[in-house]
Parts: sequence; C-alpha cells; structure tokens
Amino acid sequence: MSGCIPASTHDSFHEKDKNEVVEMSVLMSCYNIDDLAKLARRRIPKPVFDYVEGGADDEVTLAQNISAFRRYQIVPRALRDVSSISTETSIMGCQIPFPFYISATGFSGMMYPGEGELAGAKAAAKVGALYMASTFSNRTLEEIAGVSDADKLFQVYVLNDQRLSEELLRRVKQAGYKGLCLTVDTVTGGNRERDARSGLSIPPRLTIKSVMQYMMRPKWLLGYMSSPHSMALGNFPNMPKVSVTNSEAFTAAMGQLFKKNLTWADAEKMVKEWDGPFAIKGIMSAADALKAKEIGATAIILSNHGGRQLDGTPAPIDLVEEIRAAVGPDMEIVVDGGIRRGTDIFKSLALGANACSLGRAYVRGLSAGGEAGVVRALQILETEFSRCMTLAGCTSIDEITREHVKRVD
Ligand code: LAC
Repeated sequence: MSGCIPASTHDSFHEKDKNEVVEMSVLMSCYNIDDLAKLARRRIPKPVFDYVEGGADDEVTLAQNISAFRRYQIVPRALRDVSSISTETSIMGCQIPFPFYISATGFSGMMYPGEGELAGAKAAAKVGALYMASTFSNRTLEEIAGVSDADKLFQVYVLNDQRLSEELLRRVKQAGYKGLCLTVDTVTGGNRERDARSGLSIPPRLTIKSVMQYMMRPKWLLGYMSSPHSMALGNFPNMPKVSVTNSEAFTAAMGQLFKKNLTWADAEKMVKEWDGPFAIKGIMSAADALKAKEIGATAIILSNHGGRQLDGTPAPIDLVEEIRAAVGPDMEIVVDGGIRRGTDIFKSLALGANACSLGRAYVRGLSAGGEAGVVRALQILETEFSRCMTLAGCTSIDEITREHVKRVD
C-alpha cells in the first residue's frame, strides 16, 4: 500500500518519532540514579565509564562518601499539614527550585560526544536548575552560557600560566556567570588505577588495550570521531592538546597545568576581584572553612572530589555539623560527594548544609541519554527529595532542622 507522503519521508519521520518515544521509555524505566548508571554502562565505553565511576587508590573514600549517609537516620514529624510544600531555596545568589545543582565535571564530550556540556546546561535550564561549568569543558564557556538564560556558575582551576588564568576570568565575567567556584583539591592528579587498567587516555585513543572496548560501543565511537569538540579543551583553543596516556601521565599533566603554589593570599585576591558570590570547593576542615570565611568567600563546598583525589579522607556529610558550628549560620555550605538519593539531600540540609551538588549523579544521566538523561536524573532526585520532605513533615526548606536527623554509629 502506498500513501501520499513519499515512503522514505514518511518512514524517516515516524522512525525519528518512534526512536524518541523508545528513548523516553528507556529513560523512564530508570527509577533511580543507580539505574541510570546501569544504562550508562551499556552505552559508553568501559574506559570512559570507569573514568566517571572510579576513584583514587583503594577507592575507600569513594565508597564511604555513599555509605556514610547510612549513619544518619531521618526522624519524621507526624500529623503536620503537608498538603502544599515548597522545595525552593537559594545558593550563590541564585534562586533555585530545589536544594541541589549540577556540579562542574570536566570533559563532558567523552560522556556525551558532540553536545557534551551543552546537554547538561540545557537540561538544567529546562527544569530551572543551576549548572556549574568546568574549566576543563570540551565546549567553550561562552557556548555553555549561550544555550540558556538560566543562572550558571563557573568552576575555576588556577593554571600555571597566569596570563591564561586572568584571561579566563575576564571571559567568565563577560559571559555572565553569576558565581565563581575555586577548586582547591587538585594541585596534582589522584592515583586512579582503574584508568591505568582500562587503558584510558584523555582524549580517548584507540590503544591496543582499549580498542575492543571502544569498538563495542559503535554509536558512541561514531559520535566521538565525528565531533570536532571531542578532543578540544574548549576554553583554551591555543593550548597544546592535553593528551594523557595513563594515570601517571595524567598526574604529570595536572602537575604541569595547575599552579601548585596557590595560597590563601591568591584566593583572597580572587574573591576581591570577582566581587560576587564566591565558593571554595574542596574544603575538608573547620580550620580551612574559617579561613575561607575570613577571606570573604560566601560559600564553601565540602568535597573530596568524589574520592578521586586523596583516598582516606572523610565523607563530606560527616563534616557538615562540625563545620556549620565553626562558621556560624550565614556562610553557605554545600555537600558534594555521594549524593544518590533525595534522602541524602534531606540529611545534608538537616545537618546544616544549604544545598548539595551533583557530580556522578548527573553524569550518569548525561552518559545514559544526553539532555533527556540529565533531565531524568534531576527529576528522580526532585521527586525523591520532595517525597522525603512530605513524609518527614516539612513544608519548606527552613523547616528542615537538626531534629530531623539522628546519627547512629
Ligand atoms: C577529574 C578532574 C578533571 O576529577 O576534575 O577527573
């Protein structure tokens, strides 16, 4: 039977439609963040998956970031009118619909070839969430700023090359990023043995060790090979390409790129020059939290870089209470590390944090399905978090207090 629309057009239209419906139903059948990881594992090559999921040394900190949340139990309050609840709050001068946001993760072009960071930024804008762009994005900071009018933050690594660093900050201001976040836990690369074993190189290369792994993901491979952005350090077009062939080379490359003698005096200068919401990411002690406050930072992000840098450090959730007591009520505290459930976010807030930031939790969505996958990750956490608030008897973020959580050892 033949219709009026030429068969080929007709078919390709329906094919595209059908693919989108199938894709949506695949994503909708991911019921939690771990399900998104399972889907990502089937879609991206093993070396890239391991780069995302792996940690340093024995991955003790990586595991503890997650398991530490089990030390805290939620104490719900009963018989409260929860017919209407609001999850809205603010962080870094931005109004946000729920107390978590997308944290900076480098090289998104490896997780989602082509669009890379643009997919995450568009997804964030779709649900009103905050997106933090990384210094080491594959797309440029201007391209990321350009995909939506939504508020965005920028994560900065200070480089050895002072001129490049200054130029970067000038561009960040110009592009309209609302807040700056200085990462301080990456003066050299962590020892990531999974990457050495899987033969990961940055940018990915077909090595003898990894060739089969890449061939097994032809859709990813095609997208990666055909994108001009995959190999680029978007923000530094003139910098020689970072080409890292194993974890020792990664450590060496980081050592060369990053300013190793960065001090509190440099951070203070940056706070003054930025003159706006400023976070320090990688704070792990009350003493450093106080120092950050003293130099005028408006926020601290409690983070061990997702267990990717120094193994053996505590889980961020275990630091919240002590650090909140040290800095007082006004400084913003963000918990970064191990967030997999809405209840983790609730526990963080109950202990004294203002918000949580997501690394792997959103990258799993990105790797699983680009923009739609990130939207799915954010929706999952939003639904879980607001359900948790409702069941705990809280109708607004202010109502989540220390009494809603108890520590069990
Ligand atoms: C990492 C750096 C790039 O964790 O932030 O891999």
